[in-house]
Amino acid sequence: MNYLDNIDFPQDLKKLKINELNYLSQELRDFIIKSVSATGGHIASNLGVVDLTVALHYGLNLPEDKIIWDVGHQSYIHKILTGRKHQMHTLRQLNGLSGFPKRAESIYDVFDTGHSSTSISAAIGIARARDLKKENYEVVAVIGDGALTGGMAFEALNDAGRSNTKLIVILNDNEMSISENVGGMSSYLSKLRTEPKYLSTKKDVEKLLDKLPNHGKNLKAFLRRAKNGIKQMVVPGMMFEELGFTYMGPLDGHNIPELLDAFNKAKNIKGPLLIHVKTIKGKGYKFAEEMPNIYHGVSAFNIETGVALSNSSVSSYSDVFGEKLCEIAEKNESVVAITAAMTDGTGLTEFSKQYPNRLFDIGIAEQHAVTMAAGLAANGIVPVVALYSSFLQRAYDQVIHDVALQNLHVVLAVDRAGLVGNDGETHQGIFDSAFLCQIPNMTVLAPADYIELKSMLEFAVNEYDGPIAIRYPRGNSKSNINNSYVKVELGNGTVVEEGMDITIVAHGKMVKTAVDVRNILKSHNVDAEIINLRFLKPLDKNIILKSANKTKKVLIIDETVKDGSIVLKINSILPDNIKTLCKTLPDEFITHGSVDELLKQNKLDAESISEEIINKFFN
Ligand SMILES: Cc1ncc(C[n+]2csc(CCOP(=O)(O)OP(=O)(O)O)c2C)c(N)n1
Repeated sequence: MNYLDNIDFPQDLKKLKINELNYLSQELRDFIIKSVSATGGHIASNLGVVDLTVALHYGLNLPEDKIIWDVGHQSYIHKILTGRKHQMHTLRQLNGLSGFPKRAESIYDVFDTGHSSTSISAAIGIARARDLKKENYEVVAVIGDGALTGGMAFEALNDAGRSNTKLIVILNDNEMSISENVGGMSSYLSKLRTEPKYLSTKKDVEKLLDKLPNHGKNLKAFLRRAKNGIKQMVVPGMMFEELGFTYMGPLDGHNIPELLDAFNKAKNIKGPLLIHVKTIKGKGYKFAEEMPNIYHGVSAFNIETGVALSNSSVSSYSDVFGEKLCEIAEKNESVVAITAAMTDGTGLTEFSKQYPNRLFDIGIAEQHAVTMAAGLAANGIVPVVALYSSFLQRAYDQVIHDVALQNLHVVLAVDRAGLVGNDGETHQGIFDSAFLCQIPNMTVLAPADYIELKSMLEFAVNEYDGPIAIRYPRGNSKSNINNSYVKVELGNGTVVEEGMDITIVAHGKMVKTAVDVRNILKSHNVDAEIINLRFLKPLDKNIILKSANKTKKVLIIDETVKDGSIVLKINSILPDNIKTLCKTLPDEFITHGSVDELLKQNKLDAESISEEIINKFFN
């Protein structure tokens, strides 16, 4: 029988018998593997929560009850069971379903996520609002053991634990972040995983002991006294209990009846409850189960072989960064690298092998990464902190307060700067240049190709002293641009191509777009000069002014929000007789889709830009 065919919403699911749910789970696994093999996405995390999600939708009462998915990359099954099964083929595609929960997409998505470790804060907020409004329903945060390494999760546990607010936190423990999970909390969870299942609560044990005549009372008193000793042996999850949570677990996250039993019990527990659930990341798809780190996030792939359909052997900016950092670290022993649970994604895998003692994977903790780097720099080490642009947003204050204010030599390697594509709004790297360029003492660079990335890294680590950021895009550089071999010098741009009719000012990946624009303009007999800024801060005003005074027309291309772009700065130095055209992204959040589609949609591709120039200046 095909169960999934008859299920669109949780009400349909509730018509099944408990012993039928396993069959549904199997169908969901097959569905997800097929669907993600075509769209790409977070396959391993979703396969790991199939049974948990089925149990949640069966045991709870959605949409009255609310589920907040931490990071939200594991919400595909939830989407399928809440009316979006037939749109799954559009997942992460332009105009299609988002790869993350979106309130705008469904009433079943109660909170937008994408960045890690926010779910418990959001859940306690939603639960407090429920109580203030005197409403009555369950609020559930589902958080992975990886996401639990983020500071916000601890802040929220600390607050929620003492709140007496009814709230369920489901800890989805698969012992993996993207790579193997790290840190003391992870070791603590590993110990808990081996404890016998603990479906009762501490209070139940105490009640039970009370029932034993006389010596039960004595034993209870003894247990109370031996708070950190024997009680820990009796009650697992003591750390959570001490924080104020009732702890339940560890449960088998693939045993649906066991989960349903726990959810049933949960309804009668007052105050905050943490249910610790053990799952297997990638469960049900051989490759994902064996290599959950590789199958955490994938592009479209062949189901039989597990191999990506696109050519993944082409090197990326992240790879080049990692290779060059290894080379630099060999000669300069003061250099260390820091990653926030993204060793593979930021290209640091080889570095971690060559210099295991000089690579710090500090968990999903960008704020800590930056301040820890400041500490290292204050004590004579040169830290290179590799973070994705959108995740660096987390550490804005740390960059200002701990790095820039003390003028410390910390190198920020800002990966995925600019549009990132299918992950969408939460992941686009379109704000970092805006906030970095406003910070005193901060120097900001953007390479136009791999050659520049390498020489900028060399410059930032070995020649510069102070806070410095290099921002580079997702993906690969298709070709080199002229003059990228010219030595990197503080605040100096380069002329990539000379021309007489118009000046194009760009930096980073957009220099290549400028070259494409120049080629198109050539066929209209327009001769463009291209300035590669290299430095977003300090800006090379001389090179811009010299060219602008010659051509009298300036086109500025910047793949970032307009308000935070270089446009305002450049406009402020240009004389009144110079005509300008500014091409940036709008001051909006940018949806998901391929990077090329998004550039086109926002008229930031070479064809659209050229058309606008011709219409505005040369018609
Ligand atoms: C602030 C932030 N930093 C980094 C990431 C990238 N990231 C996405 S998922 C993930 C690992 C999450 O691990 P876990 O919570 O255990 O979930 P799992 O995928 O193992 O189910 C990371 C590091 C992010 N989403 N947000």
